Amino acid sequence: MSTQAFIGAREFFPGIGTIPFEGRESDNPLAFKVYDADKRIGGKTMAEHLRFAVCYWHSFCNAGHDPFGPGTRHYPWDQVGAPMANAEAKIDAAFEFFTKLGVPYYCFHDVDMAPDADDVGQFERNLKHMVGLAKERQQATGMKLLWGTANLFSHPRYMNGAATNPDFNVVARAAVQVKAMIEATVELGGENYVFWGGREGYASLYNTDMKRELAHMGRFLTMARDYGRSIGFEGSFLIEPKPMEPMKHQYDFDAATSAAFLREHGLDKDFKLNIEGNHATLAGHTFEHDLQVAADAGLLGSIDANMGNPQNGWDTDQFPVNLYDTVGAMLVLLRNGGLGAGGLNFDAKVRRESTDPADLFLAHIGGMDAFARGLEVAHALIESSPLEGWRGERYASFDQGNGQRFENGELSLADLRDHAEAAGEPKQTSGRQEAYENLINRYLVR
Ligand code: XUL
Ligand code: CO
Repeated sequence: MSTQAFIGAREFFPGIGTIPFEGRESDNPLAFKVYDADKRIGGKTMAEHLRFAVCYWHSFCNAGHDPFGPGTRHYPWDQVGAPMANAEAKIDAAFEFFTKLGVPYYCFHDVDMAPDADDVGQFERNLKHMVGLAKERQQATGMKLLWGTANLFSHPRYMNGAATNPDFNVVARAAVQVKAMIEATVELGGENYVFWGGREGYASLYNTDMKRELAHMGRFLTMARDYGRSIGFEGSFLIEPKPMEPMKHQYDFDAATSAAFLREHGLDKDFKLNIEGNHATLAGHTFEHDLQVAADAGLLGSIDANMGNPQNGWDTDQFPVNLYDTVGAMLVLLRNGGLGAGGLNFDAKVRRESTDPADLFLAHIGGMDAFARGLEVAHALIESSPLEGWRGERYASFDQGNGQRFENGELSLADLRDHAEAAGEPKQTSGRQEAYENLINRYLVR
């Protein structure tokens, strides 16, 4: 990517230039301390491992509203004039930010970028116009689209669901947006296409035919897959698990539930999972748990990098700065051989009280440095610490003899009984969790 920042007709982040790497001794807040795009870790550069993406919605659309009050940030691109003029200013602000930050990818929903319209033809024209501008800016800067998606949760028509809505007319209306956004993703060379089922779930089981709704979701995703393949989309479709919020219960509850759904509907060859930190914790898991479940199922597609707040039970979408989380995530990723065509998308927002334009840079710099450090530590743990050896040794009894025969399916339950009688009472073996924890800390502080 060009190191030259893109600046449109007007500069939206004046006084902030391209963010440099300055190393750990730097006290410049607008510099990377750890993320050095070209630094090699193992066989790849940091940029190749991490494949960072900026999201359009939290960064350029969300002005900080919450259930108790309106937004607190005054975005200059929202104050140009008519909705289309604002959208055109916003796309310049977005590409200026992407290129000053120095990330290779971005992600967007249809209505983040283009003004929404109830009229189907008008909606499609609005999106086409903005996709044309995005394509020009991608060509000018080298920026790439990690994934596109359709917002099937904000408009009131989707209050009872999109693909799972009890009214067929709403299901069909959802197809307008999905068809248009798959086309946009193809037009922009997007590497993945995401489905987050924000309203695909229920508020009450009294009024819900869950079996029928899930069948409709399977049918809808199959149609989307077939349409995408018919127009030349070769990337992965991704489902993004989340257990609740906005719905009381969402059908794509977590990685395990979503993997089972994909297999049941024969979609697991074309679909993978987009795992988000704060969604995993809402489901009662850790971030790395859901990453590991997805990886073990061969379905780890991409990551929405954020974190929640342990005191809150809702989706706070904070920038990921917890190094234990990033080390844990990078251990899963490195053992998985990377993310393939996926990436680390910052589905995260600055706090409502963070109102300076520079805060958006600081937030991304912090998240990128945290993942870069997670990468360094996880790589060192795997390559030069006893971690992999210790874990392997715990299972050594399955590497030969009857343990190996058990794994290979060559023993019966009666064979196990006879083995137990011959082996005698098993000797106690410590799990040594504290030793593992101390090892992680030793590598983190080095
Ligand atoms: C919502 C969420 C979405 C998806 C895209 O919690 O994560 O932003 O990532 O629709
Ligand atoms: Co997300």
